[in-house]
Amino acid sequence: MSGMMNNKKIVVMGVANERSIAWGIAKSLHREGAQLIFTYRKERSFEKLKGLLEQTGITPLLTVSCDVLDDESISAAFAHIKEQAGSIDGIVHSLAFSDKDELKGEYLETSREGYLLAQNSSAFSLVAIAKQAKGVMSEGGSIVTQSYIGAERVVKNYNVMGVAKAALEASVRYLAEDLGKYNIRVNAISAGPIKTLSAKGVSGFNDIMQTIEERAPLRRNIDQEEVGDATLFLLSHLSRGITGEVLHVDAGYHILG
Ligand code: NDP
Ligand code: N5H
Repeated sequence: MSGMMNNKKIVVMGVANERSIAWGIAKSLHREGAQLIFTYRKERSFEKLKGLLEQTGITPLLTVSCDVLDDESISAAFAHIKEQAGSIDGIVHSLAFSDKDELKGEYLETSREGYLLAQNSSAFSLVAIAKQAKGVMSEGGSIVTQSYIGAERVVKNYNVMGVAKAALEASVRYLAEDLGKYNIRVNAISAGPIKTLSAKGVSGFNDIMQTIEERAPLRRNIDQEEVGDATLFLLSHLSRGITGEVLHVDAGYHILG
């Protein structure tokens, strides 16, 4: 099979189930011939991942557990990846976490604990992963993370996650500067709302999807496949001149005033 990701080894972090953005990305990468390494945190995610791989006939190079809140877990995961796969060409960081109670009401009410958990899981995790990338991307590479417009504007209920995504996007720029000299690029996708496990049960999600359908230039929502293909682009040779960028895959919603 020939594809634009032939002979490229990509680490995909953040598949929880078939709806995960990371799974959409994995499918795009597989289509183009990439060899995939998956990381997961919860056993439940691992079970789901194994089922998906079986269903789709994708044989991963490796599956490894990695909790991004734990430095030892991160270094063990990347040591294992280096040992088993040698050097890699890309990392997909598609994970975030906040306590549910922080995702409603006023941002003013954010607790210190809730703030630190969201930042730690959703923003610092990229910094920790990028540091590992330096040691395992010996021929250069590309790191892509997932953000949301709540980083740039006030979006009701997004609250502490909006501030964490602002830190994530700023980290993309600082990391792009630091890793550029090693030919490692760092970019983000800012995706429109997609019904995933994370989005489940958070208040206001359905209203936001409806607003996008009515107002976005394309008059519709986007899906995992569209984020998958845009992420594929940022991981591929086609985007070799792009780093430190936040690319909106949101049916054009971000251009509206
Ligand atoms: P999913 O619920 O499918 O994925 C979230 C993932 O985060 C899970 O795989 C979960 O793994 C992982 N995760 C959380 N905490 C940790 C941790 N400490 N260590 C390792 N993994 C962790 O949701 P999405 O696909 O929607 O989310 C992926 C990314 O996309 C997130 O960054 C999200 O903010 C972003 N995004 C989502 C949008 C949407 O509308 N869905 C819009 C814009 C951006 P586990 O369950 O195993 O802990
Ligand atoms: C404005 C909105 C809607 C309100 C805010 C939603 C924010 C969601 C992001 C975080 C990451 C969701 C989260 O941490 C949920 C957890 O508290 C509970 N869920 C879980 O633990 C599940 C089982 C696991 C798999 O989830 C995680 N994350 O590990 C934003 C929406 C319109 C868009 C959106 C949903 C953005 C986003 O960043 O995900």
